[in-house]
Amino acid sequence: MSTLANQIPNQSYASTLSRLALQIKTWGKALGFAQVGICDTDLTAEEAKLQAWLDKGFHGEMAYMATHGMMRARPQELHPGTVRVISVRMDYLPPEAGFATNLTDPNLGYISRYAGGRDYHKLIRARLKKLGDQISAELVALGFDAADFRPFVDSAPVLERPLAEKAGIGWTGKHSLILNHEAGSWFFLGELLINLPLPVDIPIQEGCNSCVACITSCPTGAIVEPYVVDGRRCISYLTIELQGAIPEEFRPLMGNRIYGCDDCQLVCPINRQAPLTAETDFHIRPQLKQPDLLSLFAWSEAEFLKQTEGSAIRRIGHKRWLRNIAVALGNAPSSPEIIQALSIRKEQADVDNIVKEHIDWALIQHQSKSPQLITARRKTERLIRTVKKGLPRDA
Ligand code: B12
Ligand code: SF4
Ligand code: SF4
Repeated sequence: MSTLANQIPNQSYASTLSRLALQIKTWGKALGFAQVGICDTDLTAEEAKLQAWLDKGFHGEMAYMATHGMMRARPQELHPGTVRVISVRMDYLPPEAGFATNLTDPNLGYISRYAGGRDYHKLIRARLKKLGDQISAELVALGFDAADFRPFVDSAPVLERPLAEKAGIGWTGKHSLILNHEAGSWFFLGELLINLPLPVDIPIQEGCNSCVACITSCPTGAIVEPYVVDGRRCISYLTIELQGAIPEEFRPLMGNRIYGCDDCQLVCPINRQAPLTAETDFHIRPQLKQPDLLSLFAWSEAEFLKQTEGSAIRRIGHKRWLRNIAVALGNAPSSPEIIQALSIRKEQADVDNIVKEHIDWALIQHQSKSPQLITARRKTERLIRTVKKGLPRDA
């Protein structure tokens, strides 16, 4: 047998690759990917932007972002032999998202809608592996060697967004996420690095025009310039990635967001027609749907692990969960129940010094609310009005 990758180009070789590229898109869709695109591995143009982002320290505590250096922009070094990247999109917007309902009531915890169901990492990686196996089986049936491929989703050291943009999945929005007119931005990305010189897709033109809604609506001013997010300011980072104490300046701005944040996507006009997910695995679990902060705060570690089994939320652990909820309880309207819950929790064995410090902060908020909270609440009210008007199905 011979490798298709090493064949001397001729017409039948080119048509085999073109046919294969079409088949890959059909197989990908059958596996649940809403879109499949193909690009080459050249991300040279991104290297300076990635370096500038790292130089400014925008990755904060996410050391893995710097550890891999420029390998993140060089898929061919990450998996030698790679000449193409098959980039896929999987939609996650769940039915009954209830965004406005959730943000309106400060006694409820807001969990980013990508995280209400099953952890996407394993699911997408397994489907990408199936796609790779299918490609290999076809090559073997045609008398060639199997393909050499490696699937990636999220955590791996590869620049997923620039690859998706090159593969025609969408354009880079000013919030730095990939979006397109048909899909909006509520989707995960994944990639298959592969050694086949498949024909590549054409990138689509940017469609943000003069809009800056995501920049002005971000609660913490994390979108520091169009297309650039200072990770350290993003609520997603503060609630999920940051291990230690949440800087005080951000706490009142977080409102009731206890795991991730969706605001920059909620105000985006391109999300008006966004499709709902076809995966029931991404539907919100009943215990995480419009959840009451006090109930979540009462979970013991064992209960937290049980309720978040198979979910991405589990990765942050019980202590960071309590830390985040303590902040949200500090931002909630004062009530004897909240003050009592905070005071009791502080004395329990499963809280460490960091959680205690956040509880103390929350208790102080119940003596006198910070003026920043009032401004932040006004901003959220504007957001709620935008959501009700722009996303009535999901409000
Ligand atoms: C680190 C990380 C984060 C960090 C930092 C975010 C950031 N913007 O970099 C934090 C924790 C804050 C985060 C938050 C979120 N994340 Co995140 N994150 C990642 C991760 C692991 C790496 C991103 C990265 O490399 N950042 C470094 C910067 C330098 O790269 P970049 O953002 O791609 O920036 C490029 C462009 O902005 C461009 N650029 C710079 N200037 C200019 C100018 C112009 C004109 C243009 C066109 C481009 C451009 O150059 C940069 C370098 O190529 C990726 C997965 C992956 N492996 O890629 C997921 C990923 C980007 N996250 C994702 C998601 C869903 C989120 C959240 C929505 C989750 C949530 N709801 O809480 C938020 C959104 C916040 C936001 N507005 O970005 C998805 C995005 C899917 C999509 N539709 O695009 C990804 C791809 C994960 C996945 N596999 O699906 N994330
Ligand atoms: S996810 Fe929230 S905090 Fe992060 S950039 Fe978007 S709006 Fe800002
Ligand atoms: S809110 Fe506006 S600027 Fe931001 S990504 Fe959407 S269209 Fe682009």
